[in-house]
Amino acid sequence: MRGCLIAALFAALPAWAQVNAEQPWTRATPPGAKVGAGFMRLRNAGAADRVVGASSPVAGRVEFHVTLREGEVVRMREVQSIDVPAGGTFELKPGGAHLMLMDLKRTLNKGEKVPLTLALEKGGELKLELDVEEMGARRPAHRH
Ligand SMILES: [Cu+2]
Repeated sequence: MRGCLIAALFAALPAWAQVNAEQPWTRATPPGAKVGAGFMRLRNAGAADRVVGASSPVAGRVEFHVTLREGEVVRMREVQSIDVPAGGTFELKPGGAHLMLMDLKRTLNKGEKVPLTLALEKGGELKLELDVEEMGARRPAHRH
């Protein structure tokens, strides 16, 4: 009976709950660091959506940044939203688009998990946890 009830609840989930974050991660920070970066692959099983906001208890605010290369110069620029195409993915990764954790309230330590909430234009809130990898990591650790 209980199983049936749970199945019914899942069946009633709105069709918009379609965007998921795969392998969300960030990097450990040195003491006193004020910024960190967040990465993940956003996968959208439904209609086109857009990430329009992000927040984390460890940061004063969270921005979306893209990386621009102008010759030898690499700079980051803030953007207001991130599009996640219908049935597609959008990758936040080192050297590319990323989340910027601004005004860090504390040190991020390797091995812990940092809560983060993404606000989707259509899909409501997506709550996730960033795995904290070692300082300078270029990719998330493999976990089996
Ligand atoms: Cu940045």
